[in-house]
Amino acid sequence: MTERWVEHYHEHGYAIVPGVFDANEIADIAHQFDLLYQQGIAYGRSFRDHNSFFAVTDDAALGAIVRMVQWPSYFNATLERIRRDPRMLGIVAPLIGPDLKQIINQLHWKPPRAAMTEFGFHQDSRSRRPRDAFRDLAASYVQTGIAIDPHRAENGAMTVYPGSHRLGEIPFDASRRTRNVELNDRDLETLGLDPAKTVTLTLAPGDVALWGVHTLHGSGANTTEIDRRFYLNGYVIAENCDRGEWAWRNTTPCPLPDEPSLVHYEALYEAPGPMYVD
Ligand SMILES: O=C(O)CCC(=O)C(=O)O
Repeated sequence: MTERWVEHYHEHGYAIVPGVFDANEIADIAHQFDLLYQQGIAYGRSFRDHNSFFAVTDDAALGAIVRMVQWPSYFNATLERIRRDPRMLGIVAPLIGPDLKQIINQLHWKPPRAAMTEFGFHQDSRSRRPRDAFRDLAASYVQTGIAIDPHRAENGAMTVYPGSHRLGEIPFDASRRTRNVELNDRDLETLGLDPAKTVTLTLAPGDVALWGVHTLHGSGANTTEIDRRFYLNGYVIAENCDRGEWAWRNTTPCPLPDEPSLVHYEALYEAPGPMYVD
């Protein structure tokens, strides 16, 4: 089993590990998503406290919606435990070893009937900044996503371009945003890639998807009446990264420290919050 998805990841730049978390665990995680969603709605605007960030946007029809929470694990025990769960280590260690830091800890929602919840095609490498803090990026970093809801094309599933991990860093327009941008085949055609080769990931709750830093991916619209919640954790070989929080030191899980470390929020020390962010 291990060999099958490790091989698949190396060959195609992504893989799916089925049935990692059971129904009770997913129900608990889903409950934490719901509590955090309510917390974001109560803020009514985007809100930051150190590395923790609630991205709240205004939807014309629905009013305030929560699109994403970054680093909820500093204050949510369930999510904190899952980020360093031995099963997550079992998935990523065959690819990047047992000494790992974490640079992404993120919840995504696609609320039904929200006008725009898509992610345009992109490579995660564009967000791994400052670049000199990330060494040997292509071989050192793995992103994972735990499906909380049935994850299908109709509710905005992740779509990947198999084999794109071998293309290196694609020279996208640097000003191009990723979040709240349409998943558009034209972006692939512009790059000389064939949209017919994309694969939409179908996941059951509790399945884990993983992809690489150069794997082209995005996700479409939610046209259903259910949400599409996705718990993302991104890991990196510790010695190849100056940023992030420890996840495992030689397989030993590391709880998050009281004092957050520098990850992606550059003003962590000068402007830690708590504060609303426009
Ligand atoms: O939640 C999603 O569908 C997309 C996630 C993604 O593309 C990313 O985090 O890079």
